[in-house]
Amino acid sequence: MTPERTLAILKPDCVRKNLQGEVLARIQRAGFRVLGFKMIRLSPIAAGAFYAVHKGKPFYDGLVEFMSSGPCVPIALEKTNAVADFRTLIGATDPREAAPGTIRKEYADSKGENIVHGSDSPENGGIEVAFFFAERELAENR
Ligand code: DAT
Ligand code: MG
Repeated sequence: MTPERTLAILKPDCVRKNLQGEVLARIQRAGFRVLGFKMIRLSPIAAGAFYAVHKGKPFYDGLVEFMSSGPCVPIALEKTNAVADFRTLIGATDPREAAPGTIRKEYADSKGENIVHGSDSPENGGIEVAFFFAERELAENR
């Protein structure tokens, strides 16, 4: 079976708290292979485009402001069942509802600032990896 791709983003709160290494180590220990990662700062326009599916929702403007508030670390990951397994690893959107031992439960302060993004379907995993990485930048192509 070909491994699936998912996109993680270590969000600006993760970078501000200096937790990039710690969170990435947990991701790697859980069996994900890192195909690519970089640190960038999203413009408000880019953050809005990435989260376009949420446009019009009450939290959208705050989400765009937060995601463009400082550098973040998009990470292209691969694993069998990557999308579902990654969402299990990070836990529910609201850290108060996240299962014990999950990354959001352990490190996140609020539903709005929840440390890490994970794709929500295999199709979006591919689309979101391509949002941040050219195919030639990914491990198997370099
Ligand atoms: P997830 O990141 O778990 O896939 P989502 O796609 O529903 O969650 O929302 C994207 C992000 O938007 C989420 O990580 C944090 C923010 N967000 C969602 N619902 C929110 C709410 N009710 N209040 C504040 N921020 C919210
Ligand atoms: Mg989502």
